[in-house]
Amino acid sequence: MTGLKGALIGCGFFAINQMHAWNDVDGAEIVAICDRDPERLKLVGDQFGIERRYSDAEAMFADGGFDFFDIATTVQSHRALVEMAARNKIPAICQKPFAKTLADAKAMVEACRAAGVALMVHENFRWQTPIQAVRKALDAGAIGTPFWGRFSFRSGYDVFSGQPYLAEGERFIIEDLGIHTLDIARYLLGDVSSLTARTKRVNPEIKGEDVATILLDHENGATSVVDVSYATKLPKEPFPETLIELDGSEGTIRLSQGYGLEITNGRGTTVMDVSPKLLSWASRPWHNIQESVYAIEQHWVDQLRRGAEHSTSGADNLKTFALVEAAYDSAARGQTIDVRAML
Ligand code: NAD
Ligand code: 89Y
Repeated sequence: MTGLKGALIGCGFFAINQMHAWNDVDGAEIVAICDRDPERLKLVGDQFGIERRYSDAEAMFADGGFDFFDIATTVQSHRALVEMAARNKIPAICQKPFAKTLADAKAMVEACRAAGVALMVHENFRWQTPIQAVRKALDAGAIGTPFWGRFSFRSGYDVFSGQPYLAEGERFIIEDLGIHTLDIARYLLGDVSSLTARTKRVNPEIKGEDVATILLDHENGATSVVDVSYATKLPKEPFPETLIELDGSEGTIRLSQGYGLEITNGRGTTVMDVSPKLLSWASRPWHNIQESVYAIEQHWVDQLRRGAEHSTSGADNLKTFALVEAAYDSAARGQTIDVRAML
């Protein structure tokens, strides 16, 4: 079977990872790129040898010649671009955060459903090697039925130099990073029925919240805490590791800093190194995220070819995105939010 041809829009900071990963993916290649900033267009086009370059997405669709659309722009343009893909009957991948509001996200899912095209959100953290290892242990029944969890991302890493827009929005850590942590909580402990959140801004140089603590009631009765911070200065910087604690009826799982996975149950304790691979184009400490970009892109191609649903389809991501909106709502009102009522 010949490979799928893709068109990527948004040649910014993170698209470099996406372009490198597309080079490694089996069964797909990027044949056209688009950015309204001519400098970014030239930089990415030259680095990856892409000749078809556009400053306008409509013009790229008018020329056609691609089988999928990879949206790597920031959130403001996501709805218009996903709807453009749907109008043109082209399957689309959309970066997180999926949309500005849950209402927009629902409209985007409906547009692709009505057009009969696949839609996947680039929610890559669940594809990280250590997260997959935890999921595998749970699926194997290593700790019985989990009843409690903690999903923690606490860092003092300077994300603002690479992504200056993160300092400027009214919303920061939940929308940008906590969205991944909430998705991991759903991926490992199941969907959420209600949520309570508290937020704080510690760094005076930014506009949004940089600390959030979120209590989740999962539909299966488990309880978990998602705690995220970009205001936490530690002796050894953990960025971008998600640390996990899970307690189950038959044992415990601990994913600790340095990618150590410890599983304790009736058979004793096993300790494993679940470090991500350092891909040829990757660099520490980002290699964990970079490897997951490759994994999600390969998943996109494999499922598209099979005609099967993607792990982080638009429909699946509505349930993660609802947690983001619920967290802001809960923090603003000081109340527990019924998540099921939002969907
Ligand atoms: P960026 O600002 O560096 O790049 C975005 C690019 O898109 C810019 O070059 C801009 O000119 C271009 N652009 C925006 N709107 C456009 C439009 N309508 N038409 C053409 N070009 C347009 O942003 P970034 O840091 O690369 O982030 C992009 C997205 O990736 C964000 O949504 C961010 O949250 C996400 N991101 C995801 C991860 C992850 O692990 N999944 C990590 C970092 C960033
Ligand atoms: O934008 C964020 C993301 O998705 O992963 C890490 C990040 O780059 C900074 O928080």
